[in-house]
Amino acid sequence: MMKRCAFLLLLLAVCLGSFAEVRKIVGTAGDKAVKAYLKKIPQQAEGFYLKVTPKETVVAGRDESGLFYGLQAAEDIQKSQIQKSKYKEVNLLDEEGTSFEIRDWPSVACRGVIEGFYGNPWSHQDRLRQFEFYGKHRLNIYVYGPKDDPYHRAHWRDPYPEAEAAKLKELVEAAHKNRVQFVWAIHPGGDIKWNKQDSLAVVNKLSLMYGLGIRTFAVFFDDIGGEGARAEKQAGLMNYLTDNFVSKHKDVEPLIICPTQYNKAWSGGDYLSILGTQMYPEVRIMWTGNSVVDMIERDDMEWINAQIKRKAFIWLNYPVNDYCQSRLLMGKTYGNGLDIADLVSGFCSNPMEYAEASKVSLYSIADYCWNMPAYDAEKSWENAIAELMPTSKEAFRLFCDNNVDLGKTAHGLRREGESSGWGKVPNDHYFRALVTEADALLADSISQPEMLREIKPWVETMRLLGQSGLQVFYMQRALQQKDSIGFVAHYRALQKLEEKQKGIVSRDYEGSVVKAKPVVSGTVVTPWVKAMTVQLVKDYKHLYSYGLEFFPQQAVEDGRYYIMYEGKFLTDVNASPDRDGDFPVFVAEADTVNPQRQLWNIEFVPETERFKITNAQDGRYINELGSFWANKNTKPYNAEWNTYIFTKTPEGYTIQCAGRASGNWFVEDDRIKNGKQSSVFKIKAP
Ligand code: LOG
Repeated sequence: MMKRCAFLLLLLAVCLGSFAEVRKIVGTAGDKAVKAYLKKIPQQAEGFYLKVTPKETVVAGRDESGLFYGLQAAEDIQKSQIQKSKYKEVNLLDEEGTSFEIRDWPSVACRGVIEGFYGNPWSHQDRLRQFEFYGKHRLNIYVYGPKDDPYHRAHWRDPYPEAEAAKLKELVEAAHKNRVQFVWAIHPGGDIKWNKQDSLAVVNKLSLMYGLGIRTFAVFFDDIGGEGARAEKQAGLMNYLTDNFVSKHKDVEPLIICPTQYNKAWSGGDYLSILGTQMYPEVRIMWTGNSVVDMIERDDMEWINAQIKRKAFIWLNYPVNDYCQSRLLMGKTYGNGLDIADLVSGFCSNPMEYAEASKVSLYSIADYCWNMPAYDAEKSWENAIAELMPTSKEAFRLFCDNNVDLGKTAHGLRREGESSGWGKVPNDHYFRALVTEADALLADSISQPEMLREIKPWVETMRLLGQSGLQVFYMQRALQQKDSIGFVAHYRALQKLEEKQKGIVSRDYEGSVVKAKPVVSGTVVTPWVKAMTVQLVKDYKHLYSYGLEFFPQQAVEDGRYYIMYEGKFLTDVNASPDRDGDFPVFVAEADTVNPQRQLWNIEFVPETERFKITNAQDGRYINELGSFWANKNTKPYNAEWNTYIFTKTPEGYTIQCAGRASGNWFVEDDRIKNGKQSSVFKIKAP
């Protein structure tokens, strides 16, 4: 049925073009022109009624925005771009489907984007392109708050220099033209003094911004501590600004605050209830969910709304990648409840500093916010890809599909389904596709210059990943065919590719706040290539001696060793796989009863390129504090924390914590401690 309707509408669109004399009736509720259709116009703000027959087209908006979206829908249909699922109600008026009505309105009143990330702020051109995109996709709010704009945060009291101010003015106009509300945010909490002078400093800055055409304002208190974080003072300032600034203008909207406790995990005490009770009820309060980076569900909304006595304004930290800069987040936007529309006062996505790349997710945010119950993450993602890269859709799809997960981060969010085609075709086919499609994308930089400019480092990385994968595949084959010369040749080709990869840096220009080293398929294909390389080299070394000089010397070859300090053996005295929190000690005697307790598996971990140390008797790993934390449930092994760098010195080895942990191993009271000084250990094979 759905399919048939879409077909009929398409047919109709073609017919429409040939009728030259179509009467056009256009207006907003209250206009005489559309009086006859008043009952049909949806009650909801921004809603519209559209009627198309061979003789006339009627577009009636509830308001200006409704009309804007209605006209756009009419235009879409004329271009035969109608997707029935885009509209809430489609009603066919005749059997042939040449006449129909559409009634449509948004699920969420305030829908949009918050430029609220750390890193390189979007450029002027980025933002202009964004606003056009928002207009087209019916997003209606943009909150300006890039952490690294000095006039937003570090120097919030200072006015923008003239040239910057002029650009902002232009942005505001472009936003309004696309029916996008431009919200400017100030971030004063880092050093604000709770006195009259600073209250006036905020009013003064907001007044200057008002002069640039801005009519909605936000005050951010996220990621601060100390004096600035006091709830009653923040509430007091918001009320002061409402009385002394907002109310002084007829055309300024109620304020928005991003609180210091902006997610459940970071909330406690009476902070939220103070905001809830002391701050004017019209002030909107932002909220990122149960944690900093989280998808939002109905129960979560009920909890926070009860605390703050109003509907929270969602600040969704997706697809922002400022905390996982090597990854682009181009996967499906899924996980938000489809039943929260009535519980939010707004829904904004915090995107990546890569404005164009962010559009894959923003497209879905727009779909989600407009028609929440009907949202389909998969379909929306496919449509986004088709629209954003019409000239190389397949290539872009493969690219997005290989840039999905963020890996382990402090925030814990993971995204499923990365490299969904991996394992479904022979590996070498997959690698070839990575190369071919990367080439296709790079060749398409003429028709899609902005997107390509942004994602190029990742596209090149995808190409190198494919090429590296192929070399690994050839190494595997050479080993099977007992071809040591071939093996070494492919290994050396692989090394060259690794060198090339090291040269790929995103945002590698002077003044760049964040330079990223791209990783593609960091959860699936890249780790496979790394682990396979290590394994193949290990296997090769067991069998052949040809070309060994080409393999990097590991500080310690994988194996079982004594770890000794001043003649004493590091010993797992309580050896027992389930024990928690005890620690190995250095003992003078060799253990002849249970020698395994003094033997340690030292093993290279490709993921971190450091070493993991586990006891040969019970398999427990040593953590960064020199203890065992074998409890698999509460403290599972984590390569980011629990792998070490061995450095060879003339006397032995030093062992360094790296990655998320830092410090060196040194011995005190026969225990391993972590600190600035380092001890020298002997690593001996039994
Ligand atoms: C910041 C935000 C940042 C995001 C992700 C909020 C309210 N504030 O942890 O600027 O982009 O997380 O790293 C934040 O989310 N702090």
